[in-house]
Amino acid sequence: GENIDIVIRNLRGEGGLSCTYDPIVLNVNNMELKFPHEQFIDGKFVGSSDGRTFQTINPATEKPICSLPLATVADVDRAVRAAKKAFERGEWRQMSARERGKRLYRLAELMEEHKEELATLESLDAGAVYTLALKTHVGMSIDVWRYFAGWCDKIQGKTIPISNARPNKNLCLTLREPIGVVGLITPWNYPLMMLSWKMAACLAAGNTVVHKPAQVTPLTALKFAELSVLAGIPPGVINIVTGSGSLVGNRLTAHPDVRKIGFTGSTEIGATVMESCAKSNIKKVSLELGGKSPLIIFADADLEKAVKQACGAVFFNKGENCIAAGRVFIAKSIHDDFVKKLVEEAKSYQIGDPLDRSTAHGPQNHLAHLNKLVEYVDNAVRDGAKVEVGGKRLEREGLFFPPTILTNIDDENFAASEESFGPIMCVSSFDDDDIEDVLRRANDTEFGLAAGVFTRDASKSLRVAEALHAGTVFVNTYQKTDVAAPFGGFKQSGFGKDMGEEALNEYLVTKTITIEY
Ligand code: TAP
Repeated sequence: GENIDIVIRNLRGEGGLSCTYDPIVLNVNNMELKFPHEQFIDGKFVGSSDGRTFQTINPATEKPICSLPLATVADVDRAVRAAKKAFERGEWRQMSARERGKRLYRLAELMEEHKEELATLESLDAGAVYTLALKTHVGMSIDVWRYFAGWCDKIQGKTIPISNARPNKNLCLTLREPIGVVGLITPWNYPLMMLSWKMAACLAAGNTVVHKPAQVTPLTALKFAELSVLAGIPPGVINIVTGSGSLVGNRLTAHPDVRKIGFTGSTEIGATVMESCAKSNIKKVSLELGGKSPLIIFADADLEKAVKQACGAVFFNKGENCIAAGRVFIAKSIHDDFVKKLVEEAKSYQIGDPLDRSTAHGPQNHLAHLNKLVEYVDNAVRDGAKVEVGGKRLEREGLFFPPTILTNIDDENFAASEESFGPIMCVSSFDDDDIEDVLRRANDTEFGLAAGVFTRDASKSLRVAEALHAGTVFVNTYQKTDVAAPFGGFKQSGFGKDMGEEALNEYLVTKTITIEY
């Protein structure tokens, strides 16, 4: 592109650490943005084994940002060898847990120092609204690295009173050990945050990693790799391969030297990942998959707040949000009035350039996804839905699809069970007096990622929260996740938690040692 000029530079970190690569330099968002555009293997930025490349596209303009190596099976194998060497013989395993924590903390600090660049990249590559990217995509990523940095020297086993082999005595203790080489595969909706949720816990536990970001959004992972060098994370501990899921992702799940896969993505691909993990070498696996999360609004709710939060629950990050409220159930007695307010609120979202500070709603992530949203609305309408607002691609440059509200979604409608993963609110009504029935309908889904309820009645809210089959339930709020709280689904939304202390379990094995004396 005309404003891309490529130069070789040394970017200096603290303590004399430096990272050399061939950067893309852009003048954008009032800054000079420098970032790597090669994959990261064994501490170096490198091309693919066969020299092939692909382009990543800016969804706000549909123009290419830069080209990147299209990773091959040989590249994955090389990355796994580097991770295995780093795990078995590298400095990483010899260093104390406290030192490991210090380096991860330093990495979080560097991410903080470079947060404007990271957020700008997320905006260019994923269409994330810049102000949101600063706070959420990047802000929560920094938080999760800090949080897990603190766990490194607090991972402890137990001493256990077992029966003695009399006349001798026995001492039994457990060690919590890292698993080895871990493969991480993540989607495109929150590229850096999905990387961070998994990789921070994975590295805090002492593993080494090969990560495959989504092919449509690889850039923040590579900028992150640069920062990891400056933070003193040794070569081979973090490797990032840029390529397709069907080739690179599949090789990772099938690789005999990878011992664990952490996957976030669709339920369909999650099932093939699990199968491949089982068939290759019984890899441990955790899966964060799709969702169709119900949100129930009772007539006694704080309605002003409920309108704002219901829109946020669906339209946050242009609906590209795994816990997006996929179905909104509104009590019949308030339905029509509430829908009117929802429509007003949806229309108030400022749509535009994601780098513009006043924009609230940016472009969808990539073209195939946008096309699916158009088709989704058509299918819902075919099944009887009414479009209250939105529903069509906007006629302007970029991949824009407005906040959309569909009403009249009965239980047989396609939109009652299918995830859209976009800014499409699917509204159904329920009988004010029949809580059992709305709970049955809310739970009548194969997903179980999240759910929400709005009511002023405390005991009703607790009874409903208890009855909803979902890994996270929000009461009188939505979207409020935290790095210290475990997050993950039930049923076909997968298993294995991200975040919170529980996430460490996904990346540790327990060894029992029994001593006789
Ligand atoms: P997927 O198509 O499942 O892709 C996810 C990742 O898997 C991508 O990196 C993809 O690579 C890779 N992949 C594709 N085929 C593979 C294979 N055969 N073996 C190994 N890896 C493979 O999902 P998506 O469309 O990117 O993301 C949307 C889905 O993710 C939604 O269902 C959403 O709900 C879910 N999601 C869930 C959560 C949580 S926390 N539960 C969070 C975010 C998103 P390429 O696409 O690069 O080829």
